[in-house]
Amino acid sequence: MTAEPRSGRVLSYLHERLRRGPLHFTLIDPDKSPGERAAEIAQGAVALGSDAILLGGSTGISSEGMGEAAEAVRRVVQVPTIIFPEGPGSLTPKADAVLFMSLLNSRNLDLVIRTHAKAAPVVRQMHLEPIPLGYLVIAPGMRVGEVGQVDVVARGDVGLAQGYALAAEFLGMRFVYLEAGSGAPSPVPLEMVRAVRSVLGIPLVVGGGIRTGEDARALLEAGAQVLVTGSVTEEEGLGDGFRGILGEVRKARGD
Ligand code: 1GP
Repeated sequence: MTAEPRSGRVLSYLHERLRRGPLHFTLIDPDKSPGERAAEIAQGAVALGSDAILLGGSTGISSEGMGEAAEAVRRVVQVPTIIFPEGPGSLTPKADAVLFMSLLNSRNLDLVIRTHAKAAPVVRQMHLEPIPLGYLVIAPGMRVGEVGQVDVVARGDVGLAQGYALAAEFLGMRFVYLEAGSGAPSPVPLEMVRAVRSVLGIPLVVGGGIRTGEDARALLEAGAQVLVTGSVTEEEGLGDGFRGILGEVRKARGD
């Protein structure tokens, strides 16, 4: 293991771009879209204005599968390729960075901090840049709510969401991610996004159930600074839904 400090290149890139306005991350599941298919989605998404590619999102992605997708994606896009991890087993040195995320409202301490103690040396050894992030699952939570053994935050409990988000900031995390769950019937409530943004001093990421330009516009107006979408491209490719979402992000940053 080397003790060299991380360069922070991806974090600097994200902060730099956030100065211009909101961002969009495209989440690709290498299990559903392996290798070249992942690269094809990434290339199309970046051409439409997406700012980073997240790889992850289902259970049991191997380091090899992740590595193959990361390699293919990095061949065709310049934006960072970031692992959205499910555990140390899905890490690969072929990506640029990893969301080093604590699942704040899990009942399972492994997902809050214990797995991180095992993963951290691996992250260092792989020369992956860790992006410290507080991950908060809001109802309905979908699969991550179940697998993550989460006490989901009720959709009306904006005070609890504010408390968790502020705690993440005070603990030194660099982003807070409000997650309704992949494939959620509707995104995180606007009122909650507004309330969290009103108290938070670090960038607010919102994901889960974003399918249309209208969803995106409403969340951006409520204060979301990074939108994450996955299912819309897995299901419809780079169709109207995805184009509408990216159109709203570009409009909000004046592109
Ligand atoms: C899931 O927030 C992401 O972790 C994306 O959700 O698949 O619903 O876009 P969707």
